[in-house]
Amino acid sequence: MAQAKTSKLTASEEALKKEIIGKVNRHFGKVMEEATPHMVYTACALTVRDKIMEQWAKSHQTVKKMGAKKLYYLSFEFLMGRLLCTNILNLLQTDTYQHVLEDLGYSLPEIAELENDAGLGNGGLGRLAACFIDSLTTMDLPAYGCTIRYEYGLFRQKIVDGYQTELPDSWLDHGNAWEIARPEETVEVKFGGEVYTDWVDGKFVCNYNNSHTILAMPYDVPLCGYKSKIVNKLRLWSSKSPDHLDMKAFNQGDYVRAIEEKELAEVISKVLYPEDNHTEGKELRLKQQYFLVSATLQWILKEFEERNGQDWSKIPEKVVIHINDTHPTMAIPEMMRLLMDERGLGWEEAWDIVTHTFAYTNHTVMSEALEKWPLDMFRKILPRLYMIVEEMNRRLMEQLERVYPGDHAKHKYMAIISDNQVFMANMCLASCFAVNGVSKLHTDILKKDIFADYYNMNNSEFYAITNGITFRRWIANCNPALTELISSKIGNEWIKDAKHLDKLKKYAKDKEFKKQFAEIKHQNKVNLAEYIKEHNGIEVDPDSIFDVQCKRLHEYKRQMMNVLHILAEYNRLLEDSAYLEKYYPKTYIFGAKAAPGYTRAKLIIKLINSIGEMINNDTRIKDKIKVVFIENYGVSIAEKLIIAADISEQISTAGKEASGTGNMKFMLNGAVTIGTLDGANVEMLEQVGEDNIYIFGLKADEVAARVKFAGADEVKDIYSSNTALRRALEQLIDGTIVPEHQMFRDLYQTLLFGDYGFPDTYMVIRDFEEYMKTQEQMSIDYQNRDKWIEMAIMNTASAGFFSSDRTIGNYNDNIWHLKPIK
Ligand code: 26W
Repeated sequence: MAQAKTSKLTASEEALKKEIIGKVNRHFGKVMEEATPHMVYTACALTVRDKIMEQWAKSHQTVKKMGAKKLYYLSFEFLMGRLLCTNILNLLQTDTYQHVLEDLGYSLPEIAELENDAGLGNGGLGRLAACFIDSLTTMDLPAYGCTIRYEYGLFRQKIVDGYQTELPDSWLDHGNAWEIARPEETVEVKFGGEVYTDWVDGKFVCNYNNSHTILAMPYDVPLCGYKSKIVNKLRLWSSKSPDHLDMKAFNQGDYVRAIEEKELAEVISKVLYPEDNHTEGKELRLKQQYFLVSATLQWILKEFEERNGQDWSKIPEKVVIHINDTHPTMAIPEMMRLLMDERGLGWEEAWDIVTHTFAYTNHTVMSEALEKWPLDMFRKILPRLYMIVEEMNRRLMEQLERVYPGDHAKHKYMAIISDNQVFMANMCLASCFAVNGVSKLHTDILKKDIFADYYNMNNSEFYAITNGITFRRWIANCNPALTELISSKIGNEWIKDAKHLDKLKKYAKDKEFKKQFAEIKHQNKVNLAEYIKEHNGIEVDPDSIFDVQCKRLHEYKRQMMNVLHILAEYNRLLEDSAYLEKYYPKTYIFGAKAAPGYTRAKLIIKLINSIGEMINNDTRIKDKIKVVFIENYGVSIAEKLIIAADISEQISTAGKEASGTGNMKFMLNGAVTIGTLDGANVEMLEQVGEDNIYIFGLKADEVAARVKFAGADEVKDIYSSNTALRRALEQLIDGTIVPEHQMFRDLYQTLLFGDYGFPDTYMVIRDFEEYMKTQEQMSIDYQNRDKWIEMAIMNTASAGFFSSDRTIGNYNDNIWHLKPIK
C-alpha cells in the first residue's frame, strides 16, 4: 500500500480526495488501503470524467438551442494516447490532482503511466485527427470524431534478437474509464446478398435478399478543450452480432458454430490494420470501411432530422462531413443510398446535397497508398453501393467527355471505375466540395501532378492547409518544465493562442534564460538516459548529442541513410585516432514500427539493432557513438523522446512526406532540425530562418526529374568516388555487422541496383554526401554551446505557426464555416 502524506490540502482538494476515495469504494468495493494503483488510476479518471460530463450536458443543450452547424470528422484512425493528464490539464486541475495524489501517497505521473495508450492509429494521419479534436474543442467549435472501437489497436512491438515481433495491443484489458456505451443508439449495417430495385406506388424501393446484418453499437468519449466550456466527443463504433447466439444451432447441439457466428460479426471491429502508406485490398478492411461509414451516416441523418425536420436540402447548412484520407470515402455513396432509398429523394436532389456536404484531405502521394478495391469484391460485399457507384461513374464519364472531349487516357485516369477496380481518391475528387493537401509543397504536387486533371476541371476548391500539433499535449503536458519557463517570461496565453510564442524570440540572447533553457533540455536528456538504461540496458551520456529519428519505418523516410552515415562515422573513428580524440560524442536514437508485412522495413529495424550491438560494444571507439532502438514507439514514448532531442531527423526524399508532424513537435521543444525541403520542413525553414535549421539534399522537382531518367550511372559514379559510403554499403554484405553476411543483402541490392533495374529509388545514395557534411557541421556547431542554445530557443519561439489551432482556423475559414459556441 502507498504511504499517505500528511500535508495540508485546500478545501477543494479535500473535496477531490473524498471523490477519489468514494470512487475506489463504490467502483471497486475496496477501501483505499486495499486499492491497487490501477484502481486509483481508474478512480481518478472517473472523477475527471464526471467533471467533463457536467459540462457536457450544458454544452449539448447550447449547441442544440443555437441550431449550430456541426462537423463530423470521419477517420479510421484516432491516435489519442493517454487521456488522464491532458484532460486534467485542459480542466486546469493539474496542481489539484498532483497535491491530492501526493496526499494519498502517489504521484500524478506514476498514476498516469498506468493508463494504456489508446493506440487506434498507425502514424501521422491518426495523430493529426487526435490533435484536431483537441483544437476544435479548445476553440469552442462543435465537432464529433468518428471511428471504430478497435479491440486491438496498433500492435505492440517487441524486439527479439534485434527483430521486430508483433504482439496484440489489448488496450481495453483494464476497461476504458473514458467511454460511455450507448446501446440505445445501436444501428444495423447490412452486407452482401442480392438487391432488387422496384417501383411500388410510384416510389422507388430496394429489397435485400440474403444479406447479412451486423449491429453497430457506439461508445462515446467526451472530450474537453483547454480553458473551454464546450465538450465534444469521439464516437467509437463497435460491431456486434444481432443475435446473442444462434439459438437454433445452439439447441441442435451446434454450440461451437453458434459461437463462431457471433465471433464473425464481432471480428469487424476487432483490429486496426497496421498498414501505413500501403493498401492491400482485404475483404475485412472493406467491411470495416462500410461498417464505420454506414453507422455514422445513419446517426448523422437521424440527428439532423431530430433537430431540423425533413428538409434535407438544409443538410449542407447544418452538417459538414470531413473525410480523413480516402478510407471513409464510402460515406459518399452511403449518403446517396440513405437519401434515395430511405428518404425517397431523387438522384439529382441527393447528389446536390452530397456534393455540398463532404470535404476530403489527402495525406500522401505515394502511389501504393492510393486506395482501390477490386470491383468483384466491392459488388459482392456492397451490392447496393455498387449500383450507386456505377451510376456516379456513368455520370462522371459524361461530364469528363464534356470537359476533356475525346481524351480517353484522361477519362481512364480520372474514372471512379476502371480496370475492374474502384478508385477511392477519384470518388472523393468527383464528389467533394473541398479538397486539401497538408502542406504547401504537398498541395502544389497534388495540383500540378497527381490530381492535376481534377484541379483543372474546377470541380472542387483546392486548399493548402498546413498540418499542426496541439500545444497542450506536445509541450504543456509533455514538457512541463519548459512550459513553465516560457510562461514565466511571456505569460501563459501562448498555450491557447500560439502567436504569442513569438515573444520568446527576444530571450534567445538572454543569458539567464539560455542557462535555464539548457538546464531543462539537459534534465530531459538525463530522464531519457534513465529510460534507456532501464529498457535497453544501454548506458548513454546525457552530455552527448541526442540525435533522434522516430516515426514509422518506411524507405522514403530514409532511416537507411541515417544508418549508413552512422556506419561511416564509426569506420572513421576506428581508422583515424586524431578524429576519435576530437569527436564530440553522439547518441543516435531510433523509434519506429514497421508494417508487419513490409519485409524490407523490418530488415532495416534488424540492421539498426545489429549495428547498435556492434558499435555499443566496441571499446575501441571509447563510447563516442551509441545507437539505441527504442521499442514500441507510440504517443507516450514520443512524449519522452521528443523533449530530450538535440537533433531532429526529418530526412525524407523530397516530395514524398506530405507534411510530417513529428518535425513540428521537435521544433517546439527546442530540437534543431536536419532535414530536406520536404513537406512542412519547407515552412519550418520559412518560420525559423535558414540560420536555425540545417537543410540539405535534392529538392522535390530535382527528385522528380531524376526518377524519370533512373540514374544508374549517377549511382555508379557516386559509388566509385565516395569511399566512405562505399565502405558502409559493402559492410552490409561482408560479414562486418553480423556473421550471416547475406542477411542484409536485400538492402544493399535495392540501393545499388533497385528492384526493377532502377537503383536508389529514394535517393539515399544521391543525398548521402550532403547529409554527411551537414551532420559534420552540426557536430561542430553543437560544441559552440551558446550558439546552439540560441538556435534551440529560436526553434521553440518560431513554432507558433504549427499549432493545430491555426490549422483548424484555416479549415474552418475555408471549408467548414462552424461558429464557436458561446
Ligand atoms: C491502409 C493504408 C493507408 C494507411 C494510412 C494508406 C495511407 C495512410 C496514411 C495516409 C499515411 C499517413 O499517416 N500519412 C501521413 O499523414 C500525416 C498527416 O497529414 C502527414 O504529416 C505525413 O506526412 C503523412 O505521411
